[in-house]
Amino acid sequence: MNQIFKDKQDFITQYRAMVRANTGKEFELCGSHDRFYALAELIATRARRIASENELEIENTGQKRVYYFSLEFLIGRLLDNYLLNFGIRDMVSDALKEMGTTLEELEIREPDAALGNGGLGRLAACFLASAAHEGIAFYGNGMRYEYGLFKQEIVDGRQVELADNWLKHDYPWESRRPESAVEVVFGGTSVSYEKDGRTMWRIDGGQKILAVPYDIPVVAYGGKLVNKLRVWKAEPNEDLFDLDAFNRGDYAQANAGRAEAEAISTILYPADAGEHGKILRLKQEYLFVAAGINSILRTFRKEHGSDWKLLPEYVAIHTNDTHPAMCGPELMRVLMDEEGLEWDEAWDIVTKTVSFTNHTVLPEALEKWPITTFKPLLPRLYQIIDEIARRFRESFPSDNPEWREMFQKTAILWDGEVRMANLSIVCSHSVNGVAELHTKILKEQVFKEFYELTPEKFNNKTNGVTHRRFLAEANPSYSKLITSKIGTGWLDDAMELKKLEDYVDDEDFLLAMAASKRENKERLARYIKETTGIVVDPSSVFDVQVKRFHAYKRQLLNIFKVMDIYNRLLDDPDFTVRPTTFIFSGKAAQSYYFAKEVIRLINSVADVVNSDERVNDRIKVVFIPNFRVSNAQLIYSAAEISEQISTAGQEASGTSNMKLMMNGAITLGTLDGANIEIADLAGRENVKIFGLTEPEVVALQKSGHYFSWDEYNADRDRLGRCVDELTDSTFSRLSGTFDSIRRELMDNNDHDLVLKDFHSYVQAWEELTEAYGDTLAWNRMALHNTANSGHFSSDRTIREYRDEIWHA
Ligand code: F58
Repeated sequence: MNQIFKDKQDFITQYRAMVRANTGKEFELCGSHDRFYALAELIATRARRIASENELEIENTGQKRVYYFSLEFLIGRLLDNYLLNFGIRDMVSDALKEMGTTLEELEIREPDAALGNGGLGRLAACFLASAAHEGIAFYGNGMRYEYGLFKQEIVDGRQVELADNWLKHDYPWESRRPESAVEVVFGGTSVSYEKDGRTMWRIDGGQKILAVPYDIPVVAYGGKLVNKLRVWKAEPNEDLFDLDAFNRGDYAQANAGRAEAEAISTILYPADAGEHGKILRLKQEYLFVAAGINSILRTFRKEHGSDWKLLPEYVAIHTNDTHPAMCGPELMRVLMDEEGLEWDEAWDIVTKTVSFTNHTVLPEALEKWPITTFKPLLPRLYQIIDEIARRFRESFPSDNPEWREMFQKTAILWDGEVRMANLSIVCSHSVNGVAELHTKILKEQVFKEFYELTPEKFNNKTNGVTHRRFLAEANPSYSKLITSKIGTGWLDDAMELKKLEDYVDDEDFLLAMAASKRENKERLARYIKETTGIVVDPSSVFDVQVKRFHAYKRQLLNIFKVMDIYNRLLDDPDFTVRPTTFIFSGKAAQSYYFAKEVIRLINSVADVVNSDERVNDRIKVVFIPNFRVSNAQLIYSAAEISEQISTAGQEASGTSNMKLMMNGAITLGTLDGANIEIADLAGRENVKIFGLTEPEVVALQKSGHYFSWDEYNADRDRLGRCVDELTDSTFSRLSGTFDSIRRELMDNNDHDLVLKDFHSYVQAWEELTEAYGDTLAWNRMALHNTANSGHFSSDRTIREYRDEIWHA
């Protein structure tokens, strides 16, 4: 451990001094807001100092640097994490109590930085933590959005989006680095000129934007290493300010240029409907790529000079999904246009440096840009992409009998569009999926043609999550129990959790697990009461589905199960269920109507069920608003059933499945994404699997023989009734009926096979909750899950990236 304070007294003295310096007041006279900022400042100063020591060391040892380009880093709150990693959490918590406050009181003052949508953004944040732990010189490169992901409120059951003004007060962990700002050019004209007998290119004119970096320290567990997340803010160059207009009193006009520049980093993922939103997103993508590449090369030049051939030896650039796909072309541009390299030399360097992760098989999520948008905005980059595409076509094996098909599928420019996934693959030496099944689908379906051409590029890196945040921090009581048996080694090496297998027959331990879960459920019940007003019973089963709302994730299937149980409880006197609280949480994209209707349905069912005294002692339904990293930690630790019910083949990996497994929740899931690996590791007897498998889904859809009306007609009493209840008055009280959901199921033939999997799902749920009756057996299952979850630590994932992709 890196002791950043001598002892508690030393901490208190320094903390008091910081409060005084920051506010001019004594600690006792400050509110929790000031107290939080001073505490954060104190910790951040230490972190920055260690970071600069690390920098020197990396420079001196010539360690390879890994740059992780991601438009999203869903980091959440950092204070607790820093304290844990510096090994001072308990000490600080004690000290604060002595000083008359609590850590919890201060922690909630920290903005929950939501610079990401969901799994992809959170994965990037987990990688920051794990790379630091593994001693990798790892730098996140992203965007500093002024507004993070919207705040979700529920009004009459509907999702309402509010701006997330997370920077309203200062952000204590960041430091602005104006001296490292980079000028980025949009538009203009690409013009050629002759230099030393060679044709060179430059951009004339265009809009010049300043990208200003902010650095956020990333502290490794143990506190010895501190890496950096660098996020970019777009700012105007002075010349965008129109002094004449200002003097005329036309302030809007005076600031128009400024506003246009700043818009680039104003908001995470602006809705991409309409040309306006599109251009902004593309500008974000280019800005953080161009600024990031520039700052990488600056550091390289300082340390190694201009021998660019050495770049792949000292630098790895990883692109998180296709959003940073311009890394390859931009690196080509700089190496050729600014450093004077020839195409072949530059291309060799680029393809040895850049690697790429895909996170989705959904065709609509594979980014494409109309050339008519792309080319005027980035004329020189477009030229380079055009040349990459041309050379790639030329290299095509035209003796291949299926070359036409291949040609079309692998084209970078096609049908008036730039295909970012294909561009990413061609520019990278490694392409990976995020779970075994997902990688298999990439190889055999989504990128089949690329796989045939370059099989050596493709590999799998099953996702992971940081167990220090999602188990140690999120679940203090369970962590304490674990540590009491196997020591603290598991914090460093999650595989040590395996030692818990020794306790599967230890009744005292199993009962202590149950008690810890109960404590967490009570904590969550209090939070639910505070945020929704709903009172839930902590002795009921906590059945949890928390994730983004999407049709393929099938929250609809889950709520159909609840509707069915409700109907049967009312109608069938012999039907009983184990008392259960069904907990949902998650956001739907602002423009995703279907997903938002499913949220409304869940809230409408909750409204009816929770106020129906006939069933109240057995089932309750809760939708927790505004799912984010901070409340996720409360939810995971209290969960007993982990709902992972996507249509097989659709969820690339999933990561809440891993977080829930660590916390001892039992997976109720399809054989999809990482669920398969979870089932293999925990043991089939310690999870509950149902539904069609991926090959069955593919076969069924290919056959053309799936008809949702057949499912409806085969079970009018239960399934058909649920469908009908979408459009009758059963759940319409809150805000009307659900015609569009019914249309999706019946007129559009139920694309996600909700009706098809319904019976096997409900049956699996009934069997699983039946098993809950045996406390010892249930907790034994839970223990097998925690004990085998070490594989899903992102420490393991990051080591695989390091050894097999980055060679760092
Ligand atoms: C998720 N993708 C996958 N995308 O859905 C999930 O299976 C996987 O576990 C996770 O990545 C990490 O690999 C995801 O979160 C997004 O959030 C997109 C970001 C860009 C806008 C559209 C959503």
